[in-house]
Amino acid sequence: MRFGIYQGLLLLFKFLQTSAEQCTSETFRINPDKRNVKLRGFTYRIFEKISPRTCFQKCIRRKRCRSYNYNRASLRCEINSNPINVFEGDFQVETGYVYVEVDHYRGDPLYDPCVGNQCARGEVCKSLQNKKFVCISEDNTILNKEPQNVALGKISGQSSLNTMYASERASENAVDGLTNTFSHTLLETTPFWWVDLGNIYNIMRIEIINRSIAGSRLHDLDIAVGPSLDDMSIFTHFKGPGKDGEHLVFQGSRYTDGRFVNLTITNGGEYLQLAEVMVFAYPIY
Ligand SMILES: *[C@@H]1O[C@H](CO)[C@@H](O)[C@H](O)[C@H]1NC(C)=O
Ligand SMILES: CC(=O)N[C@H]1CO[C@H](CO)[C@@H](O)[C@@H]1O
Repeated sequence: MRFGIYQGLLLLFKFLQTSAEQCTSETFRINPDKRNVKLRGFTYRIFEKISPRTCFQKCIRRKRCRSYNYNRASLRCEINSNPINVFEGDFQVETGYVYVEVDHYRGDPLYDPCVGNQCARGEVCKSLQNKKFVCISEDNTILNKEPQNVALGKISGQSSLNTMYASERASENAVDGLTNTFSHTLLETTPFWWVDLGNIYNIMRIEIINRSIAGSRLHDLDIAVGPSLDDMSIFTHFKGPGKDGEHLVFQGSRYTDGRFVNLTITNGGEYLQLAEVMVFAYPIY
């Protein structure tokens, strides 16, 4: 009996221990070093309308960057190239800003996407598959160029496929760059279509080109975006109905960090058919 209780407690302890470990290993949390101040005089680059996570990434991927100022209201990210020692007098009171030092996160795989990289000062580390990296000159990462369609040719899927037409109506037809091909599900209550962009991107807008026939089938559409399929949130909702061949443009209202895009008709039975889905985004480096 006593043995049983002991075993039970041990199991409970082990369970709590594993949940705590899982929790710490999966939570990406940055604690600001200072609040409502910004470091003055060392900012060498500014990024507008990006998320706190992206701002952190902008800094850690650059060896030159030691800290950043981030404004939670205006979503402005200022990355700093400061000496190791900064003084109280280097800070300026400015409500809404947080100041974060980044050096101590380097080398921790939870935070550092480029552990062990050999990039030089003046270069940005971009992580590839198989734990490989490339170092890109910072000059080639100027942000003001237009965001690119990063959905083109990426891996996609859909809730069902009308096998009568087989590959002719496959999910890939919505990311093949052609508007005369289309994806097409079966008649379902909540048909969905998704694409994996392969990396987390800073998504600026999503465009859909409707099929040229039966365009009104596009309605009550949830467009969800997220860094993983179990962490999705609504980017926008399209009530519809769409028109034949219509070109729909959905602008993000804030920043959106996303790798997966999932389109769901929430109010079927309906067919989900898409001539093309374009996701315009900036890479996060
Ligand atoms: C897309 O969203 C729908 C509705 O929330 C969900 O049922 C479906 O599993 C999602 N697709 C994927 C690939 O996660
Ligand atoms: C397949 C399809 O729907 N194609 C049309 C999509 O919309 C564009 C622009 O309206 C048309 O040019 C395509 O023919």
